[in-house]
Amino acid sequence: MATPDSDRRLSKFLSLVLRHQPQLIGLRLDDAGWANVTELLERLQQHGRGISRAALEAVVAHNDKQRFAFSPDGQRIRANQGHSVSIDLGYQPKAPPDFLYHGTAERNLASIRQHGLLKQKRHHVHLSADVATARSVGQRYGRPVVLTVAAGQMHDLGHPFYRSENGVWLTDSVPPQFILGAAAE
Ligand code: HQG
Repeated sequence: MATPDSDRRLSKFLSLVLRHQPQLIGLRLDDAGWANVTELLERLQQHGRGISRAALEAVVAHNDKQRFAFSPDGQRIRANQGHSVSIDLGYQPKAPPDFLYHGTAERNLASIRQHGLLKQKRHHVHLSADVATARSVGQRYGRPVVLTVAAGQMHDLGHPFYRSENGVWLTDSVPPQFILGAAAE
């Protein structure tokens, strides 16, 4: 039976194969990051992680951050964002609100002040529309600090922004001059 723990483990494993290492279970992603659902279920089965289609649907529907999505016909599945494999999610540029927020660990501050926000292993820098979400993102790495980003100003100056299906704002990088306050928590 599905438990919060088993759902979390499945969600983590799906993130791993749909964002980072599909080859781990011999899965293929197309150029837009989609995997065939039947193939995914078969590969999971072959690798000792067999689950029913209903269990997969439940994890996609209840995932705390809506990390995954089915195609409209239900035949394909992909991660909404966060990939390190090279794929094109087909995001359309979108004007951001004036301010967005980035949560990070205190120890990263000096480097961020110097170099700005860099995308590291991901395809984009991830920004949140609200402080609380940014704080919980920053908490993953240590004592959190929330930085305010002058997104509207960046956009006016030609930096493209995108919004993933699950509401995360994405941009290529944030140069230091657009990083405003840092509020230590
Ligand atoms: C930091 C989760 C030093 C950056 C969350 C972050 C998010 C720098 C880390 C999503 C830096 C990268 C993304 C610089 C950036 N010097 N450190 N110049 N520039 N950093 O995990 O934004 O659970 O790749 O502050 O909810 O923390 O995966 O990015 O601490 O939406 O669905 O480098 O991951 O979603 O870490 O998190 P990450 P992130 P999921």
